[in-house]
Amino acid sequence: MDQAMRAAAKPAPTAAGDATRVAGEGEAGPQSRETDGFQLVIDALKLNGLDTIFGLPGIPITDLTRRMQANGMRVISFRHEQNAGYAASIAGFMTGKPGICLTVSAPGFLNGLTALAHATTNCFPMILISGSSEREVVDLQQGDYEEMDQLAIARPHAKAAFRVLHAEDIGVGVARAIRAAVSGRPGGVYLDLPAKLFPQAMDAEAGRQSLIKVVDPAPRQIPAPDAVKRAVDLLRSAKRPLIVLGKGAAYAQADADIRALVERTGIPYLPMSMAKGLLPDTHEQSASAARSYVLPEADVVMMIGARLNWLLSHGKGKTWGGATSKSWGGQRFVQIDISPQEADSNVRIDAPVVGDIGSCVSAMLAAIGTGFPKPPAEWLDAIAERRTKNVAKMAESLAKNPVPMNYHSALGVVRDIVRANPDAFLVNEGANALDHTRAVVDMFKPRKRLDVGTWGVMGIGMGYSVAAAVVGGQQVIAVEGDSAFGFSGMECETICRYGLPVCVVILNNNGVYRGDEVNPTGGRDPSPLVFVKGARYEKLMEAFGGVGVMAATPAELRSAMEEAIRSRKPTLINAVIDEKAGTESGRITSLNPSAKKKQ
Ligand code: ADP
Ligand code: TPW
Repeated sequence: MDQAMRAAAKPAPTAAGDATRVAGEGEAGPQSRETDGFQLVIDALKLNGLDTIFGLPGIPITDLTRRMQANGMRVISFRHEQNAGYAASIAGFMTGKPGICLTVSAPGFLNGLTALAHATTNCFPMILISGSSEREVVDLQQGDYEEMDQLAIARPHAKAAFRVLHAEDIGVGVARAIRAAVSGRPGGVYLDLPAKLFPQAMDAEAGRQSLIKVVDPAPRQIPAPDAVKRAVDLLRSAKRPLIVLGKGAAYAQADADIRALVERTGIPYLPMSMAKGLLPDTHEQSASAARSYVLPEADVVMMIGARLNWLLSHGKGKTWGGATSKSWGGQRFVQIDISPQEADSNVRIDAPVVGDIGSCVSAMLAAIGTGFPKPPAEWLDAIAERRTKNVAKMAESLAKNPVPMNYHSALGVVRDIVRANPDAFLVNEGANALDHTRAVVDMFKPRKRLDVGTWGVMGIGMGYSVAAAVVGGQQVIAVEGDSAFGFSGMECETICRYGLPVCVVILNNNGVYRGDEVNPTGGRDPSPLVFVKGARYEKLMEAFGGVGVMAATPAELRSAMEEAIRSRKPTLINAVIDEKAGTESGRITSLNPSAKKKQ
């Protein structure tokens, strides 16, 4: 930072009265010769196109939220910072720009931190901006209001963490946060803004000069030609090739080229959960309905923006045809990823292609030209046979109409509604509610399915729904387990306050996983896994002026969903399903420690 600019900054006023006088309640207007920290934060964000803030006000950022709104920014104020944080994280995934979450110090910061760690884990660009208390007091641990060494605490959970102490450094701080969040592998960034920073005054022109409009924040990373050739050669040699599309592929917004690569090679593909819809799930090359056949049988697998983590059984073991739970199944892997460190994290990657997915996929297309051999017919036929069989089995189970409803009879309705409204976002969390929805509900467009992600975390529901409605501007359908919904349910008020077109469908089976457990001692406390029976969740939306409906049959669910979409009113449908429906942990029962012991 240039010395003259530094000298232009005035020391922070100490008394509240001084702050009011210097910053004029934060109204350093366009004619004023002075600006202040509040205004510079706003100007720095706006200069970089960051005009939507998810947060919760309080000391020391109350005035910041007011002035942001006064300066034309959209400030979406939540009831709990964690939900604001999840909203910011998914806004980052949807747009490729960092989603911004704004919180108060210590407890507010910690509430937002879970979402920041979630963003980092999921490779979503996000910036958590938290106000903090006085450095001098914090560092001497003298017990300031909401005292906490936030920067140190954020660091292990973030891709990067910065603190700005001087008004003239705000431009640099915001620029660094943006670059760190979106370049390379995206992630969560923490930006610490101490209370003293906001009223700091400086010359308006020097302030303007200190701001940075970030040029090319996520530079393309072109893959090396020999890496591309190695990958294409390996694919050409395959007898049973498979492509796995992950949420990195969805994030990259290279939709047309990814589709061209899949279609030109004719290779069957498997979308990971949030990559569903990158190609329509009804595409003839989709191997989703034959997953348990293609993973062990494939000989060459090309991963595009997907990691070989627990969601893919670490690329080995019985899922992949290995003889034991840890052994290699014999597959050879191509991995397209922006992170040069991702390859070999779990199994050997024979052909890593390092670069951004857009550049890598277009380089692969160029290398393939028009002469790529179609995969052997035996492979494609074997997949088609399994798929046909499994699709028929699914149709049979969706057609049943049991009383009470089960997951399938309720989700058959959601499936039809999503097919009729392909632009709607589908937010999804729970255990069985997640697994069945992923399997039953086809997606038709990219980045429409938003779910629990890499951690399988509960609590994303209402935060994601708010962000999808605000940033995506489309109808949102949130399919929620009753337990999952409870983590963020109070945001129904937020949804009503902003009048968002969100239709929440709670698949209510009275508990975590299912609702029929009893206390084995016969004591008066209920089982830890069950909730109040017959809970009327729909009244929560009614309490804030939205629409609440209880649906006990598929027909009731269908008409309530159709009306919600027609009216675009905030709606909560309490879809009552059999409390015996559901298995422990859904599809991942085997990860429970007691199940592991039995293995
Ligand atoms: P999924 O859960 O869908 O399998 P993961 O979150 O495990 O997906 O993997 C996403 C991968 O995509 C990460 O390894 C990340 O580095 C990568 N990635 C994210 N964005 C890009 C991009 N623009 N170009 C290339 N790779 C990317
Ligand atoms: C932050 C553990 C995984 S799934 C789940 C919990 C509590 C709820 C399952 O019940 P639900 O769905 O939502 O009613 P269903 O259809 O199976 O009945 N805390 C956090 N994240 C996780 N993953 C958990 C706890 C969990």
